[in-house]
This record gives sequence, C-alpha cells and structure tokens, in this order.
Amino acid sequence: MATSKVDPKLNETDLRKPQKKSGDYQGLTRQQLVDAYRIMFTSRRLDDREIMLKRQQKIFFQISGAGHEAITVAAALAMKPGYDWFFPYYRDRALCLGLGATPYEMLLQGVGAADDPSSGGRQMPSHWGYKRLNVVTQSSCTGTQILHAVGCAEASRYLASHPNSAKKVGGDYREFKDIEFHGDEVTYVSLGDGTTSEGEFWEALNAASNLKLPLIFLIEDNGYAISVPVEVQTAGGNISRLVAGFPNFYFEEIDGTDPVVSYGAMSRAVAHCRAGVGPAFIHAHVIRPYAHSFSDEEKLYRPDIERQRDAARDPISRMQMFLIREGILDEKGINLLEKEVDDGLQAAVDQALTAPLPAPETIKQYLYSPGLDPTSAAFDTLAQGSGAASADGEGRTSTEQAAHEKKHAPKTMADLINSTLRDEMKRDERIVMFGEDVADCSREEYLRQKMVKGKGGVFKLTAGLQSEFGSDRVFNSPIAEASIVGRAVGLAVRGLKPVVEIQFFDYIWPAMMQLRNELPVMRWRSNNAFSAPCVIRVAIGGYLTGGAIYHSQCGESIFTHTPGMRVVFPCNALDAAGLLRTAIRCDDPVLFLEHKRLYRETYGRAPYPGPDYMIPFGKAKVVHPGNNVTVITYGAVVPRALQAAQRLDREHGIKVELIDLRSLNPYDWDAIATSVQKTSRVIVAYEDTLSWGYGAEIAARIADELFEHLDAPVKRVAAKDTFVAYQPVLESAILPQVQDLYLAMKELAEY
Ligand SMILES: Cc1ncc(C[n+]2csc(CCOP(=O)(O)OP(=O)(O)O)c2C)c(N)n1
Ligand SMILES: [Mg+2]
Repeated sequence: MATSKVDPKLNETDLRKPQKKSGDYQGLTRQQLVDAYRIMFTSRRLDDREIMLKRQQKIFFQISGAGHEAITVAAALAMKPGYDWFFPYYRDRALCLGLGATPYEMLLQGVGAADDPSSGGRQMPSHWGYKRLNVVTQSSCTGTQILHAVGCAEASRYLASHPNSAKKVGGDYREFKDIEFHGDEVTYVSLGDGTTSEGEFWEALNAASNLKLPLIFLIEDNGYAISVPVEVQTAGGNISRLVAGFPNFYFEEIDGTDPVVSYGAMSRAVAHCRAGVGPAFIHAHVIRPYAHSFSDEEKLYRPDIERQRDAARDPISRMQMFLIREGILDEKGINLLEKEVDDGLQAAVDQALTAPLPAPETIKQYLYSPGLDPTSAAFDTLAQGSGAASADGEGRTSTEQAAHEKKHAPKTMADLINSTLRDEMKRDERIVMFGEDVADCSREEYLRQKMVKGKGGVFKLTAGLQSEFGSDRVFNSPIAEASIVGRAVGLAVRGLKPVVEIQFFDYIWPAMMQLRNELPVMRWRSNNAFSAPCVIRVAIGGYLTGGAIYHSQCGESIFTHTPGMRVVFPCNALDAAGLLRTAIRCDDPVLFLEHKRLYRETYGRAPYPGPDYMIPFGKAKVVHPGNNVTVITYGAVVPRALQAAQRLDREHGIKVELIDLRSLNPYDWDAIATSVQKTSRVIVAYEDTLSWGYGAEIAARIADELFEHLDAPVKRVAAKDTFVAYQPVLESAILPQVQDLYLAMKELAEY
C-alpha cells in the first residue's frame, strides 16, 4: 500500500499536446514495439486456435479479439497491471496478454478447467478476470462493467483521502477484504460501439464527469454490434460527437488499428487521469475481421466489399509491415517471432486439453462468503440493557433520570435504523452511503451556515449522517438506480462497504440488471477471486392509504429467487437494528427491505439496543406461541396476523403459532418444520401478490418434506393478483387484511 501525489508540473495544456516526433514512436522503444507485436500476434493466433478447438468441439464457445489488438495492447503498455484497475470486455484478449495473463490461462477458460483463474470453469472464454493483475471479473452483459469501473475509480479517490480505512480489521467482512491502493491509480473500462447505447454507459459518463474520476473509457468501435451497424446504434453514427459536451474529460478519436497512434492516445489519457483532473474518453476505430462470435454468420449482413476494406487496416499485418519498414525486425525476425508464438501456443493447447475439470460437487461453492457465515453465533449478540433491571431509578438526580428515560424510551424502526447506520459509520470508515436524497443537503454551505436543517432521505432514515461524517461518506446520487447499485459493486470490489438506498422498491427495476446479473454473481462467477459485499436498503410495501401502484409494491420473491443474494425483511425496530448490523458487517451482498408502513408504527418500538446488537440471518421469531395453526409470515403482515391471532384466541380459544421469518434468504426451515409438526396446519401469509410469490416456495417445501405431518391443506393469504390501487377502499380489498387472516386461520383450525 502506498500513496503518491498528483504531479503539480502537469497541466491541462501539457497533457493535451501530442508528442509526435518522427522516430520516437510516441515514446515506445524498439523492443517495446517488438513485444507489442508478439502480444498482438499471440492474441490473433490464440483466437485462431480457439476457433479450431471449437470446430473440434473441444471448447464450447469462442469470441475473438481480432481487429482490436492494436488499441488494447497499447492500453496494456500505457498502464500498470496490479496497480491500475481494469474492467475490460470480451474483445480485450491483447490487453490481458499485455498485462501478463498467459495463453494457457485463457485456454483453461475455453475448456472450462478447474484451474481457470478467471472463473474455475464457470464462465465462457474471453470473460477475463485476473486478480493478481487487477483485472476484475466481468459478465456477458453489455455495459454493466462501466458502472463498476466508476465505483472502482471512486474507491481510488476515497482510499487516498481515508488511508486508515484500508487497514485490516478482524471480526467482520474486513478480515476477508484486503485493500491495496495507490494515490494515482487509474481505472480502465472498455466497451464496444453498440454498448454505448446502454443507459448504464450514459449514467457512468455523467458520474465520471461530475466527479472528475480517474477513469479511462475506451470505446472500441468496430462499426457493428453483432449485425447492427453503428449508425443505427448511435445518432449521427459517431459517439465522440455525442459525448463531446461532458465536462472535465480528455477526449481523443483515433485509428485504433495503429499501435503507435493508440499508445500515444492511451498515454495521454493515462496522464490526464493520473493527474487527477478528470476522466478520459478514447474513441478507437477498429475492425472486426471475424464474425461477432463463432455462432454468428456475418455474410448474412455484411458484403465482401466491406470485409475487404477492413482487411486493408488489419492491425496485425499493419504492425508487421511497420516493423519491417522501420527496420525494427526483418522478415526473418518476424518469422522467428511467429514460430516461437506458434510453438508456445501448441504447448499451451496440449496442456489445457488435459487440465482437470471442476468437480460437480463444487457447484454451490462461493455463492456466499466461505469465510464469514451471517447465520452463525458470531452474529448473535444480546441487546444492551436487556435482562437488566432498568426500571430501578434509585439514586439518580432528576436530570439523570430524564436522560435515562430518554435513552431507554422506545424508539421506532426508523430511529433504530438511523442509529444503527450512525454507529456503524463511526465504527467502520469503509462505509459510504449514497442514493437519492440520502444526504442532509448537497449544498454544504447551507448546512455550515445553519441556513437549513437538512433532509437525510425522503423517510429521513439517513438524517444527520452527512453532517456528522462528511460529504464524501454520505452523499446524494443522481436519479439513476442502475448506477447506485453498479457503483456500489465497484466500491465493494475494492473492499469498501457501500450501504446504499433505493428510495422506493417500486423504482428498483432500472437496477435489475445489476441486482440480478452482477452484484450476487461476482463471487461465484470469479470462483471467489472477487466479491461485492454491500447493503442495498430499500423502502418497500403498501398499506399506506394512497400509496397506489408506484409507492406500494412488494416483490421480495424476485430477489430470493436469485442465488447469492441475502434478503432480509424485519418488521420491528429491534429486528431492524440487529439485522441491519449483521447486513453491514457480513461478507455477502444483502438486500435490506424496510417496510415504509412500519417505519414509525407504534407496534414494535424498542429501546436503543446498543452499538453491537446483531441478529443472525436465517433465524425466525415466534411472535405468538400456539399449537392449533402455524402462520408463517414477515414484514407488515406480522402485526396484522398478530391482531387476528389474538382475536381468534379471545373469541374461540384457538391458539395460533405466529412465526416471523425476519430473513427470507436464508430462511429458518427448522422453525417452520418444528411448528408445523406441532400444529399440522399451516398458512403462509405475505403482502405481495398471491401467485408465484414467496409463499409458493414455502408451501411447496412443506408439502414435499412435511406431508405426513399435515392434517389440512397448506394455505396462502396474500394480496390479490393485481396492482395496489390508490383509493383506500380498493387498497383494502387488494392487500391482505386482519379480517382475511382471521378468517383463514379460523377456517384452517376448523378443517
Ligand atoms: C445487455 C445485453 N444485451 C444484449 C447482449 C447480446 N450481445 C452480446 S454482444 C452484443 C453486441 C455488442 O456490440 P458492441 O458493443 O459494438 O461490441 P462488439 O461485439 O462489436 O465488440 C450483443 C447485442 C448482451 N450480451 N448484453
Ligand atoms: Mg462493435
């Protein structure tokens, strides 16, 4: 770990000057040029070898970096592996070779070998990920990586100004998250021309520009996205023209098939970013001499004439001719180099084809942290003051007594979430918080001059945190949900702990790609080389009388259906505090669902449980003991089911065992099974729409594993299969009410 300062001698004008002096090859030595050619040629030949292997069905997919070798090898030469950070895409074979990945390692991914360093046989080839080189695991989704790169660049900035946060600490996720950083490190992200159409690209540009991040965007424009030409993707056909208005950027548009030109541009981009003055955008025009992938037949949409035009710019032959023309290598030298490459590749292929395959028993390995289990006893602590006789006020002065009473007064769920966040931020400098409106006030001077009190969230859950911990730890984000989650992924990959907020569950959907395909998959797909433990807090749910369709949604089962994601859903203040702390300290991504209706409810208030109170995931709570009917539920249905159960007891002496699951993935099967074995009758009740919901899984498992213990059919009580309407009469008819629960319980008890 080291930090270094920005070079004060560098200024904008110097940085922008092209250093073109004939013969100096933009600062590259003759040896570096030969090395560059070796890498480019290796990259192309490796693509050719893989294509052959695919034809022979020895590997199962192929996508090439052909035509992109010059700009990507230039990027490798201009940057530092294991120091800078890389978020490449599938065409970046030459980048990875240039940084130090070997052909053998790449072939291991092709065959899906156990020792494939990128994924252990879990991802397609060309899905790079090399921990030692800071090449971060990537998915197949076009564009998701751009937001990770933004988060990574933000982490660089944050760590430089909070160096102590990088210290290793035992007892929580930090034990498993080593942080290394350098004050002037630069992040690289690449993408194709077609991918610039993704919203995530624009969200990333906006953030990088606004925050002046040390981040290089490399657009590898080969003119096509599979079969769709660039003028269909990009208004006017040229992305450089569209992005030119973003402030703080260093821009260049270049011929990316020329390695020397490419190196010059990449070096200037790196210098701009290292100087800390803002991001860079290199738009490199390249070619795509092969089809999109092995599965694509490009003759269907590209005539020969186009391909011939491209062939004249092929970076491999251009570089070869350049080396000969400049007298750097003669034909003999070229032949020798190429033979060496071919021989090396043959050996690598032979070795990769006999590499051991991953064992089927390992399929679930690394869905979650292997180091820290949030269901374990380490996360089971007592609430402060619990069990002690706190009512005894003897010997206190009246002021002390008032303070004592205030401290021990019951707090709402909103209060205790706020105090948990505060306590954790105090304890752990790696925590950063952002989201829409989470800051007290973005215009800090208003706070400083005490002109305003500050907002701190639309529900005020983060109130006061910016004022206490600073604007680089708690800040507002643009209204861009994908970017909230995507940036969190990038920060978490670097070892920080983002605790971000999605303002309303109803608006989580723009982040769905990140929540489904990135956040919970990082660890599994990289075979534990990377992970992104962070907390996504989401205000969820209805019963608001007037919340309507877009402020009442649930939908938790969509996320419990995603392996790798922890999902918790507390229903009272104490559980919210205990589970949130576990969420923050654990080493997995957690979706933390906060019911809006319960934020300030009288039900479930509790005194402040202290700064270390934790509840392990996967532990249900029996809210009301009974032996006639089991009701399994969570969230805002808990207090409603409790009312129904109490009434049933009062009126009919029927004893309902009410179980609050509290965490939905993992969930407490033992508690369910124990209760069902006792009562033989079970209802699963939840606020979301009935069909295909969380209850379906629980009901199916009960039917499967507890069938012989049942005396009645498994019932569900849930919302009607429609949207939540605005008019309270409709809302009441749609969401499950106390009366619905009461009737279902009674009916089942009498079955
Ligand atoms: C979000 C998403 N949509 C669609 C795809 C399918 N797909 C894979 S590559 C690709 C084209 C990408 O084109 P471009 O960004 O120009 O990169 P190139 O392959 O040309 O280098 C598409 C549509 C995907 N992987 N991800
Ligand atoms: Mg393209």
